[in-house]
Amino acid sequence: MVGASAFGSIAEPRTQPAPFEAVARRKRVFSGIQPSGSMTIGNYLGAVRRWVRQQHERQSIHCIVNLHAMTLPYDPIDLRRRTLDLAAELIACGIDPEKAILFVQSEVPEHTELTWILSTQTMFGELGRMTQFKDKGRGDERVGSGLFFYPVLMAADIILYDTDSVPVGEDQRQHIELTRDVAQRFNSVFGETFVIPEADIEKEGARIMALDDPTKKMSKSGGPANYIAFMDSPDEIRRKINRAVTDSGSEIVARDDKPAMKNLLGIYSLFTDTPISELEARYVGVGYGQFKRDLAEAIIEQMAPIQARLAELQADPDEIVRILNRGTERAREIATPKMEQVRQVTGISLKAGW
Ligand code: AQP
Repeated sequence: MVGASAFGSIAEPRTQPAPFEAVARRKRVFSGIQPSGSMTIGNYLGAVRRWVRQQHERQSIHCIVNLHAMTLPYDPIDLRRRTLDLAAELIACGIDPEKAILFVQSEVPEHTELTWILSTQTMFGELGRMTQFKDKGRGDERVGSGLFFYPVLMAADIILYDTDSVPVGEDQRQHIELTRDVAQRFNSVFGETFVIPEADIEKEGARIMALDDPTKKMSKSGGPANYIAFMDSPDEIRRKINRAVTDSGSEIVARDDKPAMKNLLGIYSLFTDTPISELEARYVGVGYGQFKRDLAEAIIEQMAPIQARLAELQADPDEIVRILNRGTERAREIATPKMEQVRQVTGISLKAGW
């Protein structure tokens, strides 16, 4: 264990139960989303709609990760506005702040404190292998080191809450694996402290691809032709679907050699809860134009009630701030004692009694 040798002088890992929070609890789910743009249907189909379903049976914690959104160039005024907009979007999609804890990452300083501590247990080489860093940094040496550290902050977000399961899209699998490795390493060096989380990745919706390039994933920051966002009007949705790239030929089938149609059929299937095979059968001999018109109307219809609720919520930003402040208090009820436990086991707390 690399971490263990680096800390060879500390006592053997302790096995006694942690003095904090030993009570039985429901399975806990943690998820984060960056306020790096308006929520896309990729975020929704890959993650958010599952968060809405799971909040009824699991203890759910949802975090708007604004510190992660600082890892690429951004405008401070936009960041604050996007943070509040994203909270409204999540609530409009069905996150119930009475059931789930909804809060903003920067309001709970334990996240950054734990990040530093975990960085001492995370290897440089591990971070260098993260594909998201390679994609977003594109090998540019002038890229901020926060982008390199992104997965450590994400690991801190997750394990600070003794999370059992992290519902994410496929793009986050590698980061969750790193989180598990770091948490296991920490536990083996300092004694059982963190729950080791599982990635919860559904087969359907795990990777919604960009409308303008079906070989890339749909992303908030990918440019407007790349995505459909919850802030898009019905006319924008029609225009974007109409302009979405298609494959050569005219068949409407979800085959690997038809990546564009496979993606559009997947979106159609998820929004209308219709099996892909049924859609393929319905569109035999029908042209791309008609298919796209139907798809756009299906998306508009499903998004309409969410967008109506979103407009109401956005009319009262003070209420959104109140909801988030309440979420911060509830998050800190878990994060503060957990962080004190970490401070004690790592020897940086001056409190007696450990
Ligand atoms: N295209 C996607 N298909 C399926 N799931 C997706 N997710 C994101 N894009 C897709 C899932 O949405 C959740 C929140 O993502 P995030 O905001 O934390 O970061 P991200 O994965 O980097 O999302 P974006 O939209 O691509 O943001 P930018 O452009 O800022 O990088 C995660 O669970 C993610 O898996």
